[in-house]
Amino acid sequence: MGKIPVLVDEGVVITEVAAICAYLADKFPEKGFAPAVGSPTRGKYYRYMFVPGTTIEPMFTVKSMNVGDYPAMSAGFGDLERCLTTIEDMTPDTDWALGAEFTAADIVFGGTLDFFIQTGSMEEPSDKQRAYVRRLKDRPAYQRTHDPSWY
Ligand SMILES: N[C@@H](CCC(=O)N[C@@H](CS)C(=O)NCC(=O)O)C(=O)O
Repeated sequence: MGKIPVLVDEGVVITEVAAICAYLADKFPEKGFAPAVGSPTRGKYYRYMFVPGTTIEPMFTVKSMNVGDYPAMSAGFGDLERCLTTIEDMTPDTDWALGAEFTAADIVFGGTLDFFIQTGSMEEPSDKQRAYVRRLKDRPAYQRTHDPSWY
């Protein structure tokens, strides 16, 4: 598709942000970026890993194209209002998506919020969303990997 990011590891090509992050989190478990396989928290983690690519990105893509009315049942995200409500509900009040520990869920979900707020697609982020993204931007790892204009 000519898209980035792409990771090639030991000859295996991995595309999709969430797939790359999930793969790396599992490959380096000592970093603590993913909860234990089979734990209930793992289910929550998967939700945060999958919602951005399957639901949030398509919603903002459709929104940016001004397609007008469409049947909400035909779109995986339903309608804009319901999708924005879901994003708000999933945004943590404090700390990180899964609690006190920062995980790959924050890289994928939080990174998606950051992108759509920064690029103006998310026109009216809530105070909670702004504060969560602020916590992400304050991390030294974020600042090592982003242009200074982003933080
Ligand atoms: N489904 C892909 C989407 C990747 C994507 O949208 N990449 C954009 C940059 S954020 C890109 O490569 N744009 C360059 C282009 O289309 O020419 C994923 O989740 O990683």
